[in-house]
Amino acid sequence: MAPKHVPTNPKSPQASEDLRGNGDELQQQAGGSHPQLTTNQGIPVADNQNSLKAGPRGPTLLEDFILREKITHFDHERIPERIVHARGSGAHGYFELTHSLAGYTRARVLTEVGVKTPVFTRFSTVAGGAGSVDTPRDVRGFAVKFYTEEGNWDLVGNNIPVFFIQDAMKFPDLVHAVKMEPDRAFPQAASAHDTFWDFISLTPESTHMIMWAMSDRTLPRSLRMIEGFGVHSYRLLDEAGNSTFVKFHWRPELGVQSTVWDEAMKLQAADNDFHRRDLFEAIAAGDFPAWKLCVQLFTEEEAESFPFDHLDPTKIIPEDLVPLQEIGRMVLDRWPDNFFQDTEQVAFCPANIPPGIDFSNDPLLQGRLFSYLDTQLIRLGGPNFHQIPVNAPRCPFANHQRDGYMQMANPGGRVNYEPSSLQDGTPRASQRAGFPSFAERADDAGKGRVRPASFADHYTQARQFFLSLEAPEQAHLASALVFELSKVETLAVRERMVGNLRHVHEELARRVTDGLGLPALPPPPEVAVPAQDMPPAPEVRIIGRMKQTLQGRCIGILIDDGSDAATIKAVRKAAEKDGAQVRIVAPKVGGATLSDGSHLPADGQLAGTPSVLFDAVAIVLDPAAGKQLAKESAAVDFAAFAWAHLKAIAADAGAAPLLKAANVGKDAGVVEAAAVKDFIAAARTRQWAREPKLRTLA
Ligand code: HDE
Repeated sequence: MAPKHVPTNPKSPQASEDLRGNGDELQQQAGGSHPQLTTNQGIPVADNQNSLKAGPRGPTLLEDFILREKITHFDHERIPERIVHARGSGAHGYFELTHSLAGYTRARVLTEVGVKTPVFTRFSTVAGGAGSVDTPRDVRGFAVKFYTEEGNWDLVGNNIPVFFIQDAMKFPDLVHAVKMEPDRAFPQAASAHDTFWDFISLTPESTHMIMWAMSDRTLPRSLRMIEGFGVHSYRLLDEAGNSTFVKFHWRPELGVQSTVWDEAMKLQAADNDFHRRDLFEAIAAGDFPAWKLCVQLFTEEEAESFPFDHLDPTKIIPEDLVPLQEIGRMVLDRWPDNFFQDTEQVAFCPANIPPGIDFSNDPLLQGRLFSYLDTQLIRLGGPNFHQIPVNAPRCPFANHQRDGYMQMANPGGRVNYEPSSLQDGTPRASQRAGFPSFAERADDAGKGRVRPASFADHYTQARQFFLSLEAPEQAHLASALVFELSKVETLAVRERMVGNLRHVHEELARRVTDGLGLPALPPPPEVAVPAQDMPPAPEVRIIGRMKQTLQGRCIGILIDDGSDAATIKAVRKAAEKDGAQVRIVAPKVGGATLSDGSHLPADGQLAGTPSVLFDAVAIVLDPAAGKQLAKESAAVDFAAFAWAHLKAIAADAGAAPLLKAANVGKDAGVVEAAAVKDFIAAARTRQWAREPKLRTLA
């Protein structure tokens, strides 16, 4: 029963007057059944609107333990955000193995086909703070916690298969350089500034990663459409302790798709939470995102024959060298009940691996094995963060660790040490079941702060990446470099960076030089190992990898009073049949009265629902409304940006004045609204051929 409001002093003549603004009455009218509100000590609360005062207009009393508890808790509601990957969205789901790796590993999660292992997966941007936008140009984190029967396995990867640096020693420098500049505290969530490019231009090992970072990979359309990569080589160990190297890859079932840069920038204004909302809505609608888990397996001997060192995290293993094998499927089917509880408090750590998986000597991985546990100690406030439900293993776990901040476990008994003899049932290590490490021979070369000579080639794979892209992707990459370096105020940094690019490809360097308006190609620095030509690696492209359906995509239909009901119905039906969500946009959120007299409510008001939110748009208007909207800037932008972002546009005759006002041209992607089939076919892809007509690319 809802608590009844009890005024502090019901007899006071001012009391009833001072109760105005008390939400209790309104809440009671709102109805529903609700449990008793209590303090954290379980004391029932009588009034959650007014603090305890000495008289209706008097000072607040220190005695008000209810107010103090509420405010104190609120004051402590924020925990330190992650120093990197602060902005993220996560979901629960499961992983199901479809092909056993028995013979390579003893890890049951990779050998027991059909077993559903629960997972929690968190996607993130890297540079921005927790409150920053979802769509900056940035790498996306792709971290999966598998709650296996043999302990937690955290595969903490990114949506790009390589990294900026080769040694953990450089990570704080990289992150300091990309984050907001320390004196001015901007720019937020952006690499387009001096300190980042200063560092990068002096760090040639970052060149391959820079190719990926400046490509459309860092502008994902949806978190459901990104690939994931474990990046480092790991080892699989069989029962006898034999080792096979492995690289892990996630492949999205919806295909890989990105936005274009101008669209990504406008998305930052249209919806700060574009990716989070997309993931939330898809899961709520039962459209569960899914990925295939694939592996590349190779032996030590094979690794020795590669023309690069697989322990160097700036290198991919091209798929023509080691093909991908699909072994399982991850489905995300449950949004957390509470964002903070799971997504904020989840603590990933690459050192969490079950018996049968082991680390390689990749020096970046080796540093990560230390960093993640260390960061949780400050972020989550102590050594017991593994007891938070999202972090706790789902298999039994026991040891002699005790006490510490926020200890929640209640281990009984006298014995919290080993060896011991006083008590039965205390945990003991086991050679047979316990975690084995690969008995690798330690390098006998002696200690030293060294980089192996095999890590010295920084350009071959950067060139291979650039040359493997389709022409529009190459132009986007070159234009991204021009955009970013144009934001760099220090000329010497711009020039140094372009000098570096000459080692990737002269053509790329020339295009960036032109785009920046530099008088001449800057000189290339001396390098230890110049780029070699390699066969193209088609797997790095995005174009052509969109799925040939509208599954996972969203179509916006702009309507107004008098819009043709049959056309709207036909477009909606065809789009939904192809798997798309359909959203109605109208000048008023209440909707519009259609040609047949029916009323169609809108999902979004035009001013707040621009076309950047959709993969393709249909504009269905009565001629009078078409004329009127041609004078409405939000409507003009709706059509103009759909055109500029290479999207399919279906329009009827009434929409013609609007299309004209928006300078929408003619091409295969602009179709009659009645030609529903053509519209669906055009909506399945982007109109790449349109781009040179409307934008100067580098
Ligand atoms: Fe991380 N990284 N990282 N990282 N990383 C963190 O751990 C670090 C690296 C990645 O959704 C931090 O819990 C070092 C590569 C993801 O919660 C921190 C180095 C890759 C996430 C940390 C790297 C990643 C993190 C910050 C170089 C791809 C987000 C908060 C040696 C393979 C996980 C935290 C989540 C988070 C350290 C490099 C992926 C500080 C020292 C390479 C997806 O511990």
